[in-house]
Amino acid sequence: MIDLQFFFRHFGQRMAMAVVVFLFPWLLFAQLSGGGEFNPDLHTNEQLLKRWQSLRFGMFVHWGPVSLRGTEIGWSRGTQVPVTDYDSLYKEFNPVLFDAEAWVDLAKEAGMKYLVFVTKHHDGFCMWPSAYTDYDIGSTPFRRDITGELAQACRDAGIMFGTYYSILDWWNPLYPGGHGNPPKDTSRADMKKYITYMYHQLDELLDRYQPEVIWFDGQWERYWTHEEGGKLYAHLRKKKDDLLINNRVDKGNVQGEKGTKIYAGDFLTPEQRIGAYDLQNPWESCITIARQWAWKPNDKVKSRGEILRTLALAAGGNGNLLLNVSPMLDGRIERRQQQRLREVGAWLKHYGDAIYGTTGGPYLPDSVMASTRKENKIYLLLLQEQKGDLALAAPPKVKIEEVTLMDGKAIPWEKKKDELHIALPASLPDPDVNVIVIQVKGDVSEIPDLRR
Ligand code: H79
Repeated sequence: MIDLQFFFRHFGQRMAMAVVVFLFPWLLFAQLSGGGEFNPDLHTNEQLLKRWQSLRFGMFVHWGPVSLRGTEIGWSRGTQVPVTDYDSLYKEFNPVLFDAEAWVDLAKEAGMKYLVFVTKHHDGFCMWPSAYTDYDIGSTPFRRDITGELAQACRDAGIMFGTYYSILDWWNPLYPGGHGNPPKDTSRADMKKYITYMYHQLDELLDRYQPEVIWFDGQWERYWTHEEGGKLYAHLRKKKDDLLINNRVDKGNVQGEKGTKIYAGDFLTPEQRIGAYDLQNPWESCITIARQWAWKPNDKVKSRGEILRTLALAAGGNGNLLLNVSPMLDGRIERRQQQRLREVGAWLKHYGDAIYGTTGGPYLPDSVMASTRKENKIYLLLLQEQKGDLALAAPPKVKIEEVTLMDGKAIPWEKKKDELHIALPASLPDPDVNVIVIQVKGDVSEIPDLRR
């Protein structure tokens, strides 16, 4: 951290204030640098980052023995589900209908290009057979290596694979933090030993499954420090360079809206909301398809429109969307979630050019419209029903060649001074999100941010 006292002592108060005022916005808005202040020489793998950003849409999967109860993973331990009951659920966990290929096929049908699997949530249960604990899938009646089967199915299908790992662990007696009642017995707590356990497990995950993303969580408890975050980032990055590590490895803003060079991490992670438009800092919104992260019977599944608008707004803000699905206790993904995913996939089949491989903007996203761009095209993603004259700020210094629907059908347009007027047809083809393509001469990447 910057030592403010040092400035105050040596430069006097006024000078120090000037330095702080000058530096403050830079600190807040600086780009994530990978290793953070403790590892200034370690950088995000830019090539992998670019590839991951171009994928735009991934599947998050929260699942485990807790799905036998239908309550929230981690959080229901010691609240809705008594601790001893929760910690014994694994003895009954036998998801005989689990089929890794079926999940990955579904992700593909949904137009998702990567998958992040929860290998250890706050409840400490490990979804792979770990050599460092028996509280794992190997001790269930099912026994199969679910993480391994999924990693393989992803590899076979060309889907990027990632693993989620919670730093906090309410089950492990070595970890000092607990949740719910009765309070954790901390007589054996030893954070140093717990960190060793974590390193062993993370090495195991990397060596065995070769994930390209490690998605940390649970970093906010006081037992995890900024120093340890930097160390862990360095350890993982040195071990495997083709790896993206989310910002929750360190102690930056949990909701992760702002990039700073102080904290380690390769991308920001706004949770259950869409990230802010940001061309500097890579980000990914993680959002549930229903209300709960883990499966809940009759949970309210979001509508096609809500999911498509979320995806459009994420891409429009230059971010990714990691949409969470929650498999059932028998291993299947419920029909309602399947159906929703297939609807999204069908939309993407037609409109995917406006999402994959694009950059956000130049129009700043709002509730009416998001925009993306690629090569010589600007895509306007209309989030509400619209007809008649669509008036926009004309992109400066570029020559517009034509305006069309996604299928190439021309739409009349006119440029009047600084405004572009597009004459929308009386009805647009999609009930939720429509795309208008503005084709220009030359490249669209340098167009400055525009308000509609
Ligand atoms: O894995 C997912 C969540 O389980 C995890 N992060 C995502 C990716 C997460 N852990 N903590 N949080 C999110 C913040 C949680 C807040 C709440 Fe609650 C949990 C609100 C309601 C349940 C705890 C219990 C706080 C209030 C009640």
